[in-house]
Amino acid sequence: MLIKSHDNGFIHPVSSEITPISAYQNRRELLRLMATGVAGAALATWASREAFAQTVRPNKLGALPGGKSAVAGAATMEKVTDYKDASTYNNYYEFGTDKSDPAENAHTLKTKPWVVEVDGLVKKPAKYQIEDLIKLSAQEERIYRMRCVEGWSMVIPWVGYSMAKLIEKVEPLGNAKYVEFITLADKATMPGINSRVLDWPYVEALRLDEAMNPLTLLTFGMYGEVLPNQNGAPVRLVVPWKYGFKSAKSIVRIRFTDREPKTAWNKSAANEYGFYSNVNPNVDHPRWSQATERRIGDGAGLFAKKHKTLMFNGYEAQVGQMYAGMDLKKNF
Ligand SMILES: Nc1nc2c(c(=O)[nH]1)N[C@H]1C(S)=C(S)[C@@H](COP(=O)(O)O)O[C@H]1N2
Ligand SMILES: [Mo]
Repeated sequence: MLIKSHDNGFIHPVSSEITPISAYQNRRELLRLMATGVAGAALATWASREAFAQTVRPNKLGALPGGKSAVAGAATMEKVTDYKDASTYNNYYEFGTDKSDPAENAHTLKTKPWVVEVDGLVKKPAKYQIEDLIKLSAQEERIYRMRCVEGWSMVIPWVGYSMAKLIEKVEPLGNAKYVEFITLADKATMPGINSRVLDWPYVEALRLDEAMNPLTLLTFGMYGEVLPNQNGAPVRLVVPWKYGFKSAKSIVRIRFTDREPKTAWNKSAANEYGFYSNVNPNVDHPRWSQATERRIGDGAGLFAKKHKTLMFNGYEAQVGQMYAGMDLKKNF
C-alpha cells in the first residue's frame, strides 16, 4: 500500500510498512528459526554468530552517533545476510578488484577528519564535517535487498537517513536536474588507484527525483554500527532499486547539475553500464543474465538456489512511476 505525499508528489511507504526496532529484532530471530527449520540448529547459528562476533570482530566498530529510530519495511521478510559476508565480499576497486581485497586493504582509509562538500546548482552550498552530516537528520535502520549487476545479491540492514533530507537543506535551484556523487581518490591510502580499471575518482549520479525518492539512503552504518571501511565509510549512498554500483562509497562531494553526469562505469563501458542501471530482469547485461540471482550466503555450487530477480529489485511500487513512459531497454 502506498500513499502520496502532498508536498512533493513522491510516494512514501505507508506507516504500516515501518516496523519498530523491537518488532524487527523478534522478526529477525523468527526468520532465522524459519530458515533453519529446527530450533536446535537455529540456536547453533546464534551461538556461532556470537562466537564470530567475539573472535572475528575483536575491534567492534563504534555505535552510530544519532542512533537508529525506525525500520523501513520493503524487503524485511527475507533473511538478513551474515555480517561476515556483507563485509568480506565487496566491490570497492580503489582497494583492489577481487571480492576479498577491500576487506584486506581498506584499513588504510582515513575516515577522520572527513568533509563532504555540497555545491553546484543549490541556494545553500555547504561543507559538512562528517559529524555534522550524521546529525543532520534522525537515522533509521532499513533492511534493503541489494543486487549487483554481476548476478549476486544480499539483504543488508543499513543505517542512515533519506538523501531527501540533505537535499531539502541545501535547496536545489529550479534548473538542477541531476545529483553527482564524487568519491575519494587518494593515491596514498588507496592501492587500486594506481590501476587503470576505472577513471578515478569513482563517480555516480542520479536524476534529482531519484535522489529525492525516500528510499534513497545517505548511509553511515550497517548492522547497527558505523560502516566498515570496505563498505564505504564514512558515508555512502544506497539505492536499492538500482544495481549495486550506483551506491557510491566514501563520498567527498555532492554536486547538483543541469546535465546528465558521466559516471565511472558508463565511462569505462557505455554499452554495458547505462546511466539508469535499474534492476530489470528483462534487460540483460551483455555478459550476465539479469533474470535470476545468487543470494550470498545460500552456499555455492550446483545446488545453490537461484532467486528470481524482481523488477526494480522488488521496489516497483515505490519507484516505478518515475520511469513511466521511458523505454527501459534504451535507458538501461
Ligand atoms: N567508490 C566506490 N564505490 C563503489 C564501488 C567502487 O568500486 N568504488 N563499487 C560499487 C559496486 S560495483 C557495488 S556492487 C557496491 C558494493 O557495495 P558493498 O560492498 O557494500 O556490498 O559498491 C559500489 N560503490
Ligand atoms: Mo556491482
